[in-house]
Amino acid sequence: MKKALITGITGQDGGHLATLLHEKGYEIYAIIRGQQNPRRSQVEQEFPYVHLIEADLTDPSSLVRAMQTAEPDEVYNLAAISHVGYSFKDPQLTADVTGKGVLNLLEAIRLTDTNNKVRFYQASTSEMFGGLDYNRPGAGYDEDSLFHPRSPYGVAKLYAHWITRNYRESYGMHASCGILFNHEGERRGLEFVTRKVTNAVARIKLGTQEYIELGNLESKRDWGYAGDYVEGMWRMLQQDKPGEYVLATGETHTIREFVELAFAEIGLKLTWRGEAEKIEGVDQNGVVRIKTNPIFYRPAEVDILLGNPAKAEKVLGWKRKVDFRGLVKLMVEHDIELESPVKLI
Ligand code: NAP
Ligand code: G4F
Repeated sequence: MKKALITGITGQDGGHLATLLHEKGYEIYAIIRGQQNPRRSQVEQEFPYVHLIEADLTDPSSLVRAMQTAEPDEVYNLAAISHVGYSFKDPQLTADVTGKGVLNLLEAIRLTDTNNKVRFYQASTSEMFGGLDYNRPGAGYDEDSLFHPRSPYGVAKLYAHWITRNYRESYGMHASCGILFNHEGERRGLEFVTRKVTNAVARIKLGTQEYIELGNLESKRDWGYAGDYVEGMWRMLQQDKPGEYVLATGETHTIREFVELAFAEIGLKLTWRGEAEKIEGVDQNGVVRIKTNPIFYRPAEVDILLGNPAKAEKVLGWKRKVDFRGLVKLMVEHDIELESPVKLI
C-alpha cells in the first residue's frame, strides 16, 4: 500500500485528492494547522481514513515531524494562502506560507528522505503568467511561456515553482510542478468568484438574497472542474521522470459569461447597463441582480488566462471531462441543494 502526505486537506483540492487516493488504495496522512482549525471536524467526518498530523508550512520542525510520522512515498503540497485578492492585503504572510513554506517542506523531505524515494507535487498556478499585453497567451500558455506574476500571490508561487525545480536539479528529487489553471466545483471556497456567484444564485432562487456585489466582470479565466485536475496531479507523480505540466481546458470565458450562465440555470436572463466600475445586471422582471463594488477590484488584474494542456494530454493521458456549461450547472445545482431548508416528511 502506497502512502501519501497531503498539505491543504481542509481546502478544495485536498478534499478531491483525498477521495481519489482513497479510491486508489493509498494510506493517507495530511497536515492540519492551528489549535482549533474550524474545518477539522468536517475533515474528520468526511475523511475518517485520513491520519491528521498537526503541522504548519511556516514551522519547519513540524514538517520534519510530519515526514517522520507519515514516511510517505508521495507528498502533495496543496497548502497556500491561495486567494489572489487577499494576498494584496497580507503580502508578507503570503510570501511566508505560499513561497517560503514550500522551501520548508522541501527541506523537511530532503532531511528525512535519506534514500531519495519521495515523489513531490507542487501546486503551481496560471497566475504566474500574468496575462499582460506583451505576454498574451495566443493558443494558450504552455510550460515554456513567459512568467510575469501580477500579485503577491503570483510572485510567491513563482518562488515556490523555481525552488521546487531547483531541488530537483540540485538533489535529484522527483519533484513536479502542476501549472494549474482555475478549477472549481462544489468544494470551492465562497471567497472565489465562481462559488460566490453560484451560492448567491441558489439563495436568490430560494428568496433569501436579492443581488450579488462583484468586482471586475471583464477578466477571462480558463475554468475546469477540480475533480478532473487532482487526477492530473496524481498522474504527474506516477511518471518515471518529474516535470512541469499545464492542466487547463483550452477555453476562456469572462466572469460576466459565468454569471449569465449561472442565472440562466434558475430561469433568469440578465441584461446589462452602465459601464466601467458601475455596472448593473438586471433580470427580465426588472430586478437588479448584479451590482459592482470597488472593494472587489484588485490593484493589478490578470485580464486573461488561457491554458494549453497539450503536453499533459500527450504525456499523462490526462483530459478534463467536465466542460464550462457542465461546471456551472453542477455548482448551481449543488448550491441549491445545500441552501435548501431541510425537508421534513
Ligand atoms: P484552498 O481551498 O484555498 O486551500 C488552501 C489550503 O491551504 C487550506 O487547506 C488551508 O488550511 C491550507 N493552509 C493555509 N495556510 C497554511 C499554513 N500556514 N500551513 C498549512 N496549511 C495551510 O486552495 P485550493 O483551491 O484547494 O488550491 C490548492 C492549491 O493549488 C493551492 O496551493 C492553490 O494556490 C493552488 N492552485 C489552485 C488553483 C485553483 O483554481 N483552485 C489553481 C492553481 C493553483 P486552513 O484550513 O488551515 O486554512
Ligand atoms: O475567483 P478568483 O478569486 O480567482 P483567481 O484570482 O483567478 O485565482 C484563483 O485561480 C488561480 C489560478 O489561475 C489560483 F492560483 C488561485 O489560487 C485561485 O484559486 O477571481 C477570478 C476573477 C478575477 O479576475 C477577479 O478580479 O474574478 C474577478 N472577480 C470579480 N468579482 C472577483 C469578484 N473575484 C472574487 N474572488 N470575488 C469577487 O467578488
